[in-house]
Amino acid sequence: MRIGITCYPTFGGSGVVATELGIALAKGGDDVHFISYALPSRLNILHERVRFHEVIVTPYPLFDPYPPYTLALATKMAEVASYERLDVLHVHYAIPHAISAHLAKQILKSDRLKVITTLHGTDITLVGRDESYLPITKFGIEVSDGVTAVSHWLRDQTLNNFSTPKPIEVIPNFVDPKRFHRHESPFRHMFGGGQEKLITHVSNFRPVKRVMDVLKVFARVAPVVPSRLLMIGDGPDRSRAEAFCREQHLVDRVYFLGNVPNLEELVGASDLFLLPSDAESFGMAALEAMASEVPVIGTNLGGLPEVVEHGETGFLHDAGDVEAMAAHAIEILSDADLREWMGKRAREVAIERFDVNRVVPMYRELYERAIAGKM
Ligand code: GMT
Repeated sequence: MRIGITCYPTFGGSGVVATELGIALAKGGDDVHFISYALPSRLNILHERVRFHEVIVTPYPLFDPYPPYTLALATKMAEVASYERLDVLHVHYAIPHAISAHLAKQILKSDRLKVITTLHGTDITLVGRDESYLPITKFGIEVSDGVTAVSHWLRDQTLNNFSTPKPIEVIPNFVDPKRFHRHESPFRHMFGGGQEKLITHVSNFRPVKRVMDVLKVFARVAPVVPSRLLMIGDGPDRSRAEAFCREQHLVDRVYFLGNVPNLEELVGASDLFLLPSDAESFGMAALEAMASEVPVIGTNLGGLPEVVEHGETGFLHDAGDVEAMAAHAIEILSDADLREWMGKRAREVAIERFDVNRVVPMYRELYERAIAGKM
């Protein structure tokens, strides 16, 4: 098949999933064309079946301060779809990608190109619910040939919030267990000399991630279990988090690493992963930790309970319940057998339910149905 993929290229779950999907499809023999305003951050391989097409928004004084990216994207999608004879345009994150894809179809005046939209989370729960975007998000969903959500929870949220009759299929996120696994990484010795426990958090530091709760949990754990905290990623709440560490004299134990290229080595060298978010629609970072044999402590909200099994692959608590999270963190870190058992179970679940080789064929099957007009 010839597949176009559009996503936000920066660090963020939807871009990660879109990129990993494109790479897996290309390795399986499909031609994949990424269409976005910049090279997706995880697109770090050269593959004969992968191409990148940059969307350039031509500046014009009248466009200031709002250059029309949606239109430039639609134009580029139509152009690539036409000369590369795309069968499917798969867009990740509804706004504005589903609208641009719909426009591209209109420009081509053809029903041959099928549009699949994958809903990832805040496109539905935050942005899509905002009154200024709700009607256009609903429209984008309804004009797509196929729509998927990354968890049952997100599908139900979409159906409730948008009152749409559109069928929404659940295709979960996935992980490559060959890439994410336990690492006896040299990095472990950089943080605490290899003697202390390593706790990790990965996110885009947006308010929904509750990074202050990560620090509050760590502030309770560190005096009991000698440990270090790796804060990986970047975003709006990073400054506040760093200031908190300075005030609480945690700077020699908490490392703000920003976005890192070798994520799997750091996650795979960790003993525990923290993801105390408000309503994570799936929790891709938690899944990557699980595949790396790292138990997860998170919240019992959103789609996270569909990924993390409470008491088996980690522990889930109410948002903000840092006391309970810290108590379970101390329990896991103080009991090597429990940590190892949970870690092994986490990897088993990640492979049984979310292996890339199990999930990517679900997308291919969906594309085939869309192309055959059997949606
Ligand atoms: O909202 C974000 O944090 C980023 C967002 C995205 O679209 O980049 O992440 C969402 O999509 C990921 C991939 O499907 C999911 O694993 C995350 O749970 C989801 N984030 C939220 O729902 C907050």
